[in-house]
Amino acid sequence: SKKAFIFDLDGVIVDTAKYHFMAWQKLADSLDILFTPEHNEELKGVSRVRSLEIILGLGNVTATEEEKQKWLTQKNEDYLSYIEKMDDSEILPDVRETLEFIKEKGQGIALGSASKNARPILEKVGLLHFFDVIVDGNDVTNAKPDPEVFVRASKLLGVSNEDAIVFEDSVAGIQAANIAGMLSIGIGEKSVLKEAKYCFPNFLHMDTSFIETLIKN
Ligand code: B16
Ligand code: MG
Repeated sequence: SKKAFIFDLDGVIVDTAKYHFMAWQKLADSLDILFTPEHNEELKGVSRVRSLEIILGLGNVTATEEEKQKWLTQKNEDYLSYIEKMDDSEILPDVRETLEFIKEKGQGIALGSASKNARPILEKVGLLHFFDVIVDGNDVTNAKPDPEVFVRASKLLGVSNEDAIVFEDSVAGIQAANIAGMLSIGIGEKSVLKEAKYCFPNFLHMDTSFIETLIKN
């Protein structure tokens, strides 16, 4: 039967984490909060609102709802100005080739991302046309490790959870896939993504024969 291949965005398709970092650091600086690349690691796969809460927590800063809204808007405006110049050179190694292979095999392709900016990013890097379904931060209420984003994606593709395969770089995302009963494939370090069923440093290390066995099984 047809499979659903669900891709996370940041850390799997493109490295937008560096732009998130620049934008969050600018905000943190203005609030006199020390925010390092190590801190940024903890924001991967985390929603925008939750990210702000974590950063404010680092500086023991309390704020009103109004202030938080203002900062979230500011951060996103800065982020949008950074991603403005993105093009296909920012696609991570072998991602396009992997999407092409899955497409040729007639399988379902979905995006399952926490980002509210997923569509414009896919469009900028020229990958939007590969996706049959896009589920992102605009569509879901529960953040990963809640499986809502992936469950919605497989449902829209008309594929059962058991026939869904998730590519994820975050621990929470791997947990979400596992909770949904989907096959979790970590993209990144095995020592971090311990709970993933399979793990690859990137798509260059994943043979097409591996994808073929996923389709057959
Ligand atoms: P936005 P993913 C996530 O993308 C990022 O990893 C995370 O750092 C970010 O806060 C989140 O999207 C929300 O992004 O501010 O653009 O709505 O890994 O789920 O594709
Ligand atoms: Mg990610």
